[in-house]
Amino acid sequence: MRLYESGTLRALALLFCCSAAVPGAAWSQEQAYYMVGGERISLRQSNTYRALQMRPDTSVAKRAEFLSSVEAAGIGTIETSPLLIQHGIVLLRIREGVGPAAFSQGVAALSESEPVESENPVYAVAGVDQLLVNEFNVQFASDATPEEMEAVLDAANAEIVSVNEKIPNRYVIRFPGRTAREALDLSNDIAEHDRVDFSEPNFVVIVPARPRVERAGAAPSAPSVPSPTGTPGDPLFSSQWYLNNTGSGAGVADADVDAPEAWDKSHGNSTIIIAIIDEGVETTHPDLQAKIVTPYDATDGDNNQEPNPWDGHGTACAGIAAAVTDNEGVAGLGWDVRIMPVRIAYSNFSGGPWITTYAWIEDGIRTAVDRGAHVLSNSWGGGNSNLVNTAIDYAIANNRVVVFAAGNDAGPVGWPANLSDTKVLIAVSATNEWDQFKTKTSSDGETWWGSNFGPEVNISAPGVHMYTTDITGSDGYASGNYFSNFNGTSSATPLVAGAAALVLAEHPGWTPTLVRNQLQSSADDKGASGFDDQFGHGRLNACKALGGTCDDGPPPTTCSTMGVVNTLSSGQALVNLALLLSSLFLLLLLPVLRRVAPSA
Ligand SMILES: [Ca+2]
Ligand SMILES: [Ca+2]
Ligand SMILES: [Ca+2]
Ligand SMILES: [Ca+2]
Repeated sequence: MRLYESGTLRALALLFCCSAAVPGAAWSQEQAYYMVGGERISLRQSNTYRALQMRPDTSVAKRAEFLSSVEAAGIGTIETSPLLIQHGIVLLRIREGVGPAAFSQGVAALSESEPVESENPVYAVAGVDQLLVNEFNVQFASDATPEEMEAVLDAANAEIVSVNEKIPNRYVIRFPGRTAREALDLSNDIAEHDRVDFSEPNFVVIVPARPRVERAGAAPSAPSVPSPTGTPGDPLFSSQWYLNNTGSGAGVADADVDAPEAWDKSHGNSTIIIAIIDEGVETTHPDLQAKIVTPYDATDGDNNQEPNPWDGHGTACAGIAAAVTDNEGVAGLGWDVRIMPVRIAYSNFSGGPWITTYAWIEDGIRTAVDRGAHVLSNSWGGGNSNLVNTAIDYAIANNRVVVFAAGNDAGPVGWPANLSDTKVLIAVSATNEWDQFKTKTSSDGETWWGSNFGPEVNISAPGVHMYTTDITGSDGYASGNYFSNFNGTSSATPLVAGAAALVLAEHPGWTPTLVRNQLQSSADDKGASGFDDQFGHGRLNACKALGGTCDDGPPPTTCSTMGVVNTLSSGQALVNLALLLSSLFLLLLLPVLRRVAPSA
């Protein structure tokens, strides 16, 4: 899966996508696949990664010596992760300037080294890379007996690595004496057994590194517009155009989710919890701390999910959904609702890829449900897995609202968001401050990404230039505690999650279907009349979702934002013009910053 923030290294992927399969692979050239649901997922060799399986008895010294020889070969960089070390895998990412054939030949030569047991396949699946190891997740039918399960495993000469303590009839198995590629065929045979729901490789999933869009230094000046009565006192609120767009900065007035009007109706309440299923949330952030409940780390099974210093994505998502409101910093749409941070992945260095597993993600989703999260906010996607699909089913069956980012490829809606046609989840596309669908040429100037679109989009929401929380101090995206420029369907998703939480606070018994219907039917129709593939049922309107009166016009006793714009003095108009010009300058500058930003 990928973080749906500001696009991915798609260009890099495309660079290599047209090369044919290269010689030197140690495994069968027969088309590899695995089954997800009833669908055969074809496995095509990755052009970016190769993996070498070390012999289990390799000494530390021998391993170090081998790694030196890999470095010396100069064909690829070694990816690091405790997960890879645990599997005894040396993972190589192709070095810039090395051709696919040279890469394959170089790896083949290295695989002849004494400490190497085999070369393991790495496959490209729907935008991510999946490394095959000799481990498989087998789910037997709920009514399968121990004898039946044992018979299936014995017939395949499979051995049990671990028994899942939370999920009945679920095992991790391996096939002793087999290469990973041979084991895949055996797993596929097991998958066809009528007592088996699925047998899926325990892939190590490599999520492309995502570009960072850093805007260092001071935040842009907040427009000097008085807040309407009832709006929060957070000093950065006036820069959160997505909550209340006055039109005095970039964009147009009311291209927003009508947050102040929603808050006139409800702040939500602290019994409602949004799980941020991501790379961890900084729980000590002053604008999040009071909101945090029962953090969980699915990457190691404990409750310490604090993000790595460079992993700012989860903290940014959390602030949009439900930052502490009416205090410092930014406001969160879910004013009084709480946040459950759930870490499902992390990168091992700044700008590095996520190296994770579907089993971790499954555990993260299920644990969020078991710990009582009402809304699950998922700003990632890519790949395909029974484990994740069944975890989503589990969440929905337990009446949880599941929100997924559509993706940032300016293409079809990615998995799992694209399951919204068969599962009651909410797939979210992105808009900008002009209420345009986010494309590479929309007025926001972020030319390097466009929102995904298609019939699976349920709703759209703002997803550019999102002011939100950042890991404190120099860590995270920005030098301070806030980030002015978070983006992607990643950022639109927690906004929808925040609105869903407000709806649930008003209607505690509502099913995911009712919540989704309410968000859809109350959205502001944009683009082509009625449902369309870009905006879905429309752009989120949190006020209308609560059944509020959502008139941006001036309340009787105060100046509304519109009112102020309409009664500007010439001096104010000049100030606003200057702000507008500075905003335009920043917009023009951003793509340049993006291009020079380190991408790996
Ligand atoms: Ca508005
Ligand atoms: Ca705040
Ligand atoms: Ca920071
Ligand atoms: Ca429409």
